[in-house]
Amino acid sequence: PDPGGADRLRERIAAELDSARTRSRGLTVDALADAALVAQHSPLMSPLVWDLAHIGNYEEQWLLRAAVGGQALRPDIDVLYDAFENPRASRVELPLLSPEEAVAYNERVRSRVLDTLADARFGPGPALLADGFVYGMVIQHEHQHDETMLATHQLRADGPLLPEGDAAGAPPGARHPGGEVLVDAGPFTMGTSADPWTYDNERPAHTVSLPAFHIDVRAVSNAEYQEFMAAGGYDDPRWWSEDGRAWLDRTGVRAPAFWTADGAGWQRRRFGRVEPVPPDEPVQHVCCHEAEAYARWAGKRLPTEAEWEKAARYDPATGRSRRFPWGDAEPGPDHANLGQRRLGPAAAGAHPAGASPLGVHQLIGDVWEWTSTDFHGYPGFAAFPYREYSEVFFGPGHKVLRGGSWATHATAARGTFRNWDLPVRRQIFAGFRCARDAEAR
Ligand code: AVJ
Ligand code: FE
Repeated sequence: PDPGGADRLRERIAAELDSARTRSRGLTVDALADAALVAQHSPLMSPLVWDLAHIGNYEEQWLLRAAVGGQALRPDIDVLYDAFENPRASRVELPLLSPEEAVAYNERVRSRVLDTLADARFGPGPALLADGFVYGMVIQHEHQHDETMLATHQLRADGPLLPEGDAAGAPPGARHPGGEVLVDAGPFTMGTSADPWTYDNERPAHTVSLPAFHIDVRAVSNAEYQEFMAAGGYDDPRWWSEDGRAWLDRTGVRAPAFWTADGAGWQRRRFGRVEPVPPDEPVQHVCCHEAEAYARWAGKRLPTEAEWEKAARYDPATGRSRRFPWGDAEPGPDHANLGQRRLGPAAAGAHPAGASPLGVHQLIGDVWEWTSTDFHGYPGFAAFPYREYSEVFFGPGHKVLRGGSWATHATAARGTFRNWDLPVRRQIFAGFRCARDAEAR
C-alpha cells in the first residue's frame, strides 16, 4: 500500500481535467463567435457546440452519477447529447444548449466533480474507480472530442483562427530515415491487462504469433504519394479493391482531401491557410481505400493491426512488449508529435528519440495509420463499462487505425490504443505506412 498514492492520483486527475478543458475551450468559445459554434460545417461533423456540451454531459453521467452516485444535474439533456440517438448530420436541428449555456453547464458539472474527487476511493473496490479508471476515461473522452473538433475546424470554410504552434522540422543532424525493417517470425504480447487507463478494446493481453514481415521505417510521404498520383495511380483499376473502385466512381476523388493543383504544383488548405504541400511530411487526409491502392502500386500492402503493434512495442532483446516504442515512459516532446503542439504532422526524421527497438520511426503521433484489420474484440474481450464505446462497432465495416496523430493528446495515445473508422473517411488526421511479407519478392 502507498498511502500517498491516492493523493498523487487525485492531483494528476485534477490537472488532466483542467488541461483538457483549456484545450476544449481553445477550440470553441475562445476561438469562434457563436454563429460559427452553432453552425454545421460539414454533414460529417457535429456543430462544435454539440461536442462541447456532450463533453460535459458525459462527465456528468460518468463522474457524478456513476462514479460517486451523486444527484443528476440535467438528466433532461442526456437524450440530446446521446451520440446514438442523434446522427451527426442532424444534431444542428436539436434544441441544443447555447455556447454560453454549454460553458455554464460544463463548469457546474466540473465544480461538483472536483468537490467529489476529494472523497473518491480508488480501490480496492468497484472496477469503475480502480486506479481512477473512470476519471481517465472521461479525460480521454474529452481529448478525443477535441481531436474531432479539430477535424471540424479543418472543414470550416472560413480563415485561420487557431494558433500555428511550433514549426517541427527534423532536429539538426537527424538522419532522414527510410527503407524498411525485417520483423522476425514469432510470438509477441498484444494488448494489455496492466495499464489501468486503457479502454476495454485494448484488453486483455494475449500472445499473437506472426510470420516474418517487413515494415516501412516511416509513413508514406507527400512526395511519395505524388509519385503514385503522377503514375496514374487513381486511374489504374489494378491497384484498387472493388469497394475502392466503387468509392472512386462515386466521389471522383483524384487527390488527398484539401489538396488543389495550380501552376506551381500541389497546394493544400490547412486550417484556413493555403500552402505548398511539404514533400517530407507524411501524407494525411487519405482514406483506407487510397492507402491500400498506394500500397499495392508500391508492391506492398498495409500492415495488419498485429504487425503494427509488434513493430511498435516488441523488444527483441527482452521479448517484452513496451507501452510505447521508446519504452514505458510517458510521451515527451522529443518522443512524438502529439497534442496539437503544432497544427500538422512533423517531417520524417523529426523524432529519432521515439523510434522502436526495431528502428521504426514516428509510430506514435503525426498521423493515424490505417491498417488492413477490421475492428474486433481481442480473445477474452469484455465490454467495460459500456457496450457503446467499442463493442457495437466490431465487425467488417470499420478499419483499425493506430498510433495517434499530431492532434491526439498524449493521454489518449499509446502502443495499445485502437481507433477505428469507416474505410472511406478522409477528414480524420490519417495516413499510412506500408508492409510486406518477408517471403515475397
Ligand atoms: C474512438 C474516435 C472512433 O469519436 O466515435 C467519442 C471516440 N467515443 N465519444 C468516436 C468516442 C465516444 C470514437 N472514436
Ligand atoms: Fe463522445
